[in-house]
Amino acid sequence: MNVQEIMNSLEAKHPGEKEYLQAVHEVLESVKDLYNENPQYQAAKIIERVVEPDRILTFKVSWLDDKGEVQVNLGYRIQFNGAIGPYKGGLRFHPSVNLSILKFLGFEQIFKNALTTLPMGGGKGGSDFNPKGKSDAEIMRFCQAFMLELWQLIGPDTDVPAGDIGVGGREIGYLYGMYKKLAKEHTGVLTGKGSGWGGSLMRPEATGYGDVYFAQEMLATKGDSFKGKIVAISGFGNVAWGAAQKATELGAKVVAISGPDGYVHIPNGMTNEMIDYMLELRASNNDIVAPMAQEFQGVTFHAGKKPWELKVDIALPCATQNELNGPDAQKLVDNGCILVGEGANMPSTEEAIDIFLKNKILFSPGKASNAGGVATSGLEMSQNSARYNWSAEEVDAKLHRIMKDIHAACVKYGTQPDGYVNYVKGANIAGFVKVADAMLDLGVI
Ligand code: NDP
Ligand code: 2IT
Repeated sequence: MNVQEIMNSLEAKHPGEKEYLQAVHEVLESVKDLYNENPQYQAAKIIERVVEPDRILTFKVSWLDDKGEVQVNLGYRIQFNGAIGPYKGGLRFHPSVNLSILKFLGFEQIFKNALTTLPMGGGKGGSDFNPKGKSDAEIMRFCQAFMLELWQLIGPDTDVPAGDIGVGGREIGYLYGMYKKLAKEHTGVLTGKGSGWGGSLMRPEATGYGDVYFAQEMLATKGDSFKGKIVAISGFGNVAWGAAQKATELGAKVVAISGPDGYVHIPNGMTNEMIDYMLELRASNNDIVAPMAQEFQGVTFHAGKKPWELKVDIALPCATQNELNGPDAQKLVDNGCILVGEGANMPSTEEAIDIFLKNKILFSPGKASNAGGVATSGLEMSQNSARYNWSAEEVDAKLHRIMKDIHAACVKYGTQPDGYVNYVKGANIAGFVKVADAMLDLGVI
């Protein structure tokens, strides 16, 4: 394989899809040597097949707002690769959503899901709908209209959506309600459901907890732990709160969280009371962090700034793609940061990753360290199929085990001759080998 040639051909076919091309480029760079040493992969054209989605479904979503006005949004579902199991991946509702962003997320999801050790293929979907400022009734009508189109494309053994940015427990409820009415069945067609109607305990906190469990494993390779560490977290949503809670529980001091408006500095570390307040702010559909500074003494708000300018030991980017760039990375490294654990999908730019790897700090890519969310979705699917519920302790123990296994797979495939673990390479190769081998077994389909 010649990476440049493949990238040139993809750029010509999919001009301007920069996030998708960025995600593909990273994986190709990691797997090129392995690929070139395995003629069976080349003969089956695994790369040419894995970079294109199995199918992309787009649809129109028309709905009525509270004023009785007609609103029109775009809806998507990308069924990217189903070699190892049903398509699986979240739905994102955010005004920035476009094909490039959903294709990058769907592509990453293939390898992430393979890393979880569970049988799940990769998919992603969403809409350019903006939940901000919408009433509960508007959210419900939008979710119902979205599902009216989506329901025929999904199923518990074919394609199982879940949440992502802008889609949490409330949205999954409205989506599931409409699916159930149309399909006349009560199955595990969506994950992230409420625990009283088929959801798994621990799913809400799983991504953030998993991110911290993975970081714990990385620290352990250096004989280190979270105890006494200073941590900065970006984002203010599903992933960020779980990470803040678990890191605090393990003895770290979480000194920053952020929203699209800026970050808050919490010199004495986040408390449970602050986490509860952050969740309240989020629930009000008003996801700015500034009010934290008015509510709590000693907390300061830094408008338009990112938390990466702080002197911290550990950085956990948990907001969105490309939120941590080259200069941010350099600042973190210069300030002595020893670990960056991605909770979001592709939050670090290529330039930022190069800086982390060059300086040989502990760096985990999202497809490894945020896999705890989808892994727990997989556990929810198992519980739904078995018509059974595990306790929170049982789910947490399984999640912890999975994160340790993903870490071990990254170490296996990513350890360099000098002993440094390149987790980017490790995660990409481990995920790729599993999917590529399944594609070989299944023939040209
Ligand atoms: P949420 O919607 O709960 O939270 C995301 C938050 O980050 C929003 O408040 C958003 O605000 C904010 N945000 C967006 N851009 C920035 C920015 N530049 N700086 C700071 N904050 C920002 O989403 P999730 O927590 O679910 O998702 C966060 C990330 O984690 C995404 O990359 C997602 O793909 C990934 N992820 C999520 C999983 C899950 O289980 N939910 C699993 C694995 C990965 P606004 O809406 O105003 O832009
Ligand atoms: O990016 C992700 O892994 C998610 N948004 C979770 C997907 C899922 O199916 O739980």
